[in-house]
Amino acid sequence: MTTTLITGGTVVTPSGAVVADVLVDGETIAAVFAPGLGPVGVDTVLDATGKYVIPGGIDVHTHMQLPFGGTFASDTFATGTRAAAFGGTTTIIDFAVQRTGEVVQDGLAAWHAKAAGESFVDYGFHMILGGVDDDALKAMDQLVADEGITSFKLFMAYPGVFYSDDGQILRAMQRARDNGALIMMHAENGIAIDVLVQQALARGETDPVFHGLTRPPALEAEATHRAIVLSGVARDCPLYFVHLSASGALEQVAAARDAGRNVFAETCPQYLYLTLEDQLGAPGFEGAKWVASPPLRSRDESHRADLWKGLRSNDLAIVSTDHCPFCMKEQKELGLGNFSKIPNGIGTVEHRVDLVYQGVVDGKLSLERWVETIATTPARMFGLYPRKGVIAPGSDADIVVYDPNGHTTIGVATHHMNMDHSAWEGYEIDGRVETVLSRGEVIVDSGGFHGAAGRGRFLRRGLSSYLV
Ligand code: DUC
Ligand code: ZN
Ligand code: ZN
Repeated sequence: MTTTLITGGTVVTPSGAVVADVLVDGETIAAVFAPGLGPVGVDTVLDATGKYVIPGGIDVHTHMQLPFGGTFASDTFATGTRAAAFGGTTTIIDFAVQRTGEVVQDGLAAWHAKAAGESFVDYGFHMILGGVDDDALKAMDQLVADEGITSFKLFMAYPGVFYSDDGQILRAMQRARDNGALIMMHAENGIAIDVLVQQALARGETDPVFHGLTRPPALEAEATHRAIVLSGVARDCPLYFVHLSASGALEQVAAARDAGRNVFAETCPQYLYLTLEDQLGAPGFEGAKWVASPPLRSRDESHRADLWKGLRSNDLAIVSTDHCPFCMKEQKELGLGNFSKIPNGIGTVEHRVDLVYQGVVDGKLSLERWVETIATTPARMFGLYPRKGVIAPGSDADIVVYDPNGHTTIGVATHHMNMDHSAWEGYEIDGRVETVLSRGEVIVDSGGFHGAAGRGRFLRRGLSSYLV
C-alpha cells in the first residue's frame, strides 16, 4: 500500500489548529504526529509548511442532472464531482428523487444509474419524497434499514410538483421519528407564493427580479415555524432546514434550538454574499443567473449579517451549496418573458470551500468554524462520521492542503462546472485549494487533475450522530 506523509502543515479541526504531520496509509489516515516525528521511508512526502491541512469538504446538498423546470441541471455526476474536487470537496450528498406517483425505490434506482461509474469523489444520497403515501412511508423504513439513505427531503413549496401538505409532512415526520431518519425541509409557503406569482404576471411583471419579490422572507419564516410545530407534534422528529436564506426563518430555528429541540439548518454561499438588488435585479434578463429558491434577499435588510452570525453561533450548522446549475442558453432562457419559467438554481459546488474561507479572512468566522461547517458537521449530521469529516487515525484520507497565501479568481473562464456563466464571476478569494486527496489518492495538485470517473464510491450512511 502507498504511504504518504503530509509534513509541516497546520492541521485544522473544530477543536483547534496545530502544526502536525499526517501519515496516510493506502486509503486511510494512519496517524497524526508531532512535527518531525513521523516515519522515514514513506513513498511520498508532501510538504505543507505554511498551509492548512483540512478534512476534505463535504457538500450535503447537490443536484446533479436534476430534472427540474422543464430541463435538467447541467452538471452530470462526472462534470459536477470533478468540479467539486477542484474546489476541495471530496464527498457530495445528492438528492435522489421520487416524483409524485413513482415508487420510491424506482426513483432511487434511477439515481444510482446516473451516478454509477461517473463520480470522481465519494457520494451518498438523500431521498426527495414527492408523494408521501402509505407505500412511501414503508419505503422510508426500507431505505434507512437497507440502502444507507437516512434523510428525506420534503417541500412546502411547488404545489403540483414536489409539494407535500401538512398532513403528509406530519406522517413522514412521525415515520422518521420511529425509524431514526432526518427530515430535510424546503420551507417556503408555496400555496401563497403561487398566488403572488400569478398576480405579478397579471400585472406584466415578468423580469427575473419578480421571482424574488413574489417569494418574500415572511413566507419562508412562516413555513419554517409551521414545520417546527409539526415536528414537535411528531415527538421532536429531527428536522433540518435546507438552504435557509433569511433572518426571520433563522429566528424560528434559533428559538427552537434554544428550547432544546432537534432542529438544525444549513445556509448556502449565495445567501451569505449575493443580493436581490445586486444580482437578481441585474438589468434585462441577466438576473436569471441568480434565480433560485428561496431567492436572494434584500441587501437593505440584515439577512447576510444575521446568517454569518448564525454560522458563528451554530444556529446554522452547515454551509452547503444547493448546487443546481443551469446554463443561460436554452435553459434559463426558458423563462424569457416569464420569470416563473426560469429553472431555479445556482451552481457553486466548486467554490464553497473558498467562499466560506473568505469569511475567515474577512473576520466573520473562525478557522475552526470553517472546517466544522464545511466538513465535520456535515459528516456528523448525515451519518458519515468518523469515516469522513475529520483528520484522525482510521478516517478516510480525504484531505485538502489549503494555501492561505494563494489566490483564487472565480469565473466562467476557469471553472470546471458545466455552465456557460458563473454566478460568482470576478469573485476574488484570498486563499487557494492546492492539493486534494480522496481516500489517499492525490486527485488535484498544481500539476492538474489526476482523478478518474468512477473512482468515487457510493456511501451507505448511518443515522445522524448530531442529535441532542
Ligand atoms: N430547492 C432545492 O433545494 N434545490 C433546487 C430547487 C429548490 O427549490
Ligand atoms: Zn429546496
Ligand atoms: Zn436543492
